[in-house]
Amino acid sequence: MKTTDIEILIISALPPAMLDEFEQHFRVHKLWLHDNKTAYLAEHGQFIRGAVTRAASGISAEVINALPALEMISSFGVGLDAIDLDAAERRGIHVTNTPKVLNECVADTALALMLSVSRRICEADRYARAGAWLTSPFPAAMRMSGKICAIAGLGNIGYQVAKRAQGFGMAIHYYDPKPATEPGFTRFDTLTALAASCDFLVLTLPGGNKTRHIIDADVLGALGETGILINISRGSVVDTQALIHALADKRIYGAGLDVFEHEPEIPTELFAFDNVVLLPHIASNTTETRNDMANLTIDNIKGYFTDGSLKTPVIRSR
Ligand code: 8YV
Repeated sequence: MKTTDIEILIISALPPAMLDEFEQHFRVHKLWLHDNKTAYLAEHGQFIRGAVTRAASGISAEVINALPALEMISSFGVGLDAIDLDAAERRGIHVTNTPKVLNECVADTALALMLSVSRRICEADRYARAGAWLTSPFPAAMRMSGKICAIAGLGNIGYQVAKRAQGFGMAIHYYDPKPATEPGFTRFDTLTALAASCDFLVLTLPGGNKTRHIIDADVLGALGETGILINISRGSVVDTQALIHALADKRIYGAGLDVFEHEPEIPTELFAFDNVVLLPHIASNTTETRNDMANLTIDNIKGYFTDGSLKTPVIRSR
């Protein structure tokens, strides 16, 4: 069977070049264009064999169960928290994502946020543009080099963050169920102890129920008045209200955030803090990395329906 005879479901809007590629090789259903998705799937879902989604959109058990012929799900992104993996596993449906190709850009973003918050880069830019330098010098910031960088979640991206931080002469502390494979990293058994030990707390944890609000008022209190929180993982990992209170009470030095619990909405309370840098989830958003992710997303589903191969299958750690 030619792949052009195979029906696939695309869950949410994709970059135009990706969509074109899928339309050239498959019979595409565009779920995001339909207001009544349940009705659309009831009418058209019977013969859909593949699904394409993105990390932020995922795919629910409801959608999976509406597709009796579904064999594989190809996700554009590395995060799995929005994909109902249990529902897929119960049906024997293969799931692929796009790991590794985005590690460097996401880690680069963590370092950019660390420097931006500690050296008050965005604040200084606003200060210069406002002409405030004409009347007084910009106030002192915080040195980053030689400080302690703590990594919560020492996975592929966490290691890339550590490598970069070591380039700034930083010691590496971490929290992870598995011991580090690199020498010289100091492991902590709790996030509170990790936060108390460091100057920068970088979150590279997976999203999902197990890590929801794992960064709470206690962890933020332990991070302390000279501590900086960096979140490049998932917004759900941080108790946002606890963070807002810690910032308002000056119980932490600042925060650099690329992800938010209800993105693209950002709590307006965060706009009031000059010592907070806010990014619209751009960590993997470079032309090079998104091209690599797109190619992997396409190759996974084309490969499966051509010869059964999966380039980057999701391996569930129990
Ligand atoms: C996505 C992300 O790559 O990969 C992830 O898990 O968080 C994002 O960088 C991007 O939103 C494309 O889905």
